[in-house]
Amino acid sequence: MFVDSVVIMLQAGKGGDGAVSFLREAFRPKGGPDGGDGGDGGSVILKVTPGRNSLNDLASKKSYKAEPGQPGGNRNMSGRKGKDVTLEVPPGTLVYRQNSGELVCDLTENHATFVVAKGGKGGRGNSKFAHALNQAPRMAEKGTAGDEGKFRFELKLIAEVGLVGLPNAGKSTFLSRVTRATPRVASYPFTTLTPHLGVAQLGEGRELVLADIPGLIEGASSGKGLGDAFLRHVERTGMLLHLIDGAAPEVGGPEPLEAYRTIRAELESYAGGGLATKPELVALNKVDALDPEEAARRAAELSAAIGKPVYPISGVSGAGCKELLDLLDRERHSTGVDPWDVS
Ligand SMILES: Nc1nc2c(ncn2[C@@H]2O[C@H](COP(=O)(O)OP(=O)(O)OP(=O)(O)O)[C@@H](O)[C@H]2O)c(=O)[nH]1
Ligand SMILES: [Mg+2]
Repeated sequence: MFVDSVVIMLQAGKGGDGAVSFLREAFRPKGGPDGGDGGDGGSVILKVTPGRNSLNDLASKKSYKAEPGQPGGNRNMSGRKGKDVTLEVPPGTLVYRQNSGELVCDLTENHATFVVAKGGKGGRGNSKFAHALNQAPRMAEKGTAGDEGKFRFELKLIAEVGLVGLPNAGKSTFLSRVTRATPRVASYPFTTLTPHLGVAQLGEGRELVLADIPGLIEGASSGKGLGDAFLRHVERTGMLLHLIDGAAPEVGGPEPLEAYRTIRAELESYAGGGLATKPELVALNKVDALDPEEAARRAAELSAAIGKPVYPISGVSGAGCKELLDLLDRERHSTGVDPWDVS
């Protein structure tokens, strides 16, 4: 199970009440007020943790609760502050209030922390209320309630390049060829059921983050196959790498142009918007399975039909992969797209 959307109840701790107390000592029958302050309630804090790719851990519980603050004591003893609860979330997590739909935070920066439900304030004890006219106040403040409610967590993975293509196009094979990611590869459609991230090393410390998105089919935007819910993870990618199985016609699969158009139609009808206008590089994959002339002919034919360059590659032999990564890197710089900057 891959969880990228979940509603969770969060409850910060209530502040501890202030105390009403008077100093009582032998030989000092009329001591002053000495009620201490209540401790602040604990907060629910989110912490962005790199390496996490899903909300699975978070979704293992339906609610999280921080500790209340302890009440104040006598002798001006303050109550202990309630312990915070810290929840780790992946970069790319958005949090909304379930009732109002209000966006609470959009966490993109690694290691950032955010107080999503703030603990209540501790109340002041009666010693704080003493003044010239009332030296023995019998009142103290109550602690205030902590913030609480239902929050909807939504994950939109942050990758620079989103890999799109029909099932079996070779997206996972390509990802495992150019990164250290180890997605499952198999000859049946929908091998990949959840998005995967991989980081390609381009040399000189440069990196490119790629997301392998489960295969789309015609009608995905209306729920066919795995549907298009995973496309939300492409919303934030700077650009798309569209992989097309160049050898599919050999085994009764679609012609490259048909495959291309199917995916473009799904990108265009995706309700999240903006996918169809992202910069896109198109690669004709599996050219190792064709003779080189045929591969070149199919790439040229597709290129002429869609009016943009088509790069012949093979995720299995590695042909063209390095060059393609360099092109993606250059494209990233020319578009000035910085997926880490989502402002
Ligand atoms: N000959 C050849 N076969 C390939 C190449 N890339 C992938 N394949 C094969 O194509 C099949 C599908 O590959 P995957 O990488 O799982 O394809 P995918 O696009 O991730 O598929 P889904 O996850 O199902 O959407 C597997 O049998 C692969 O071995 C390639 O470059 N050349
Ligand atoms: Mg796959």
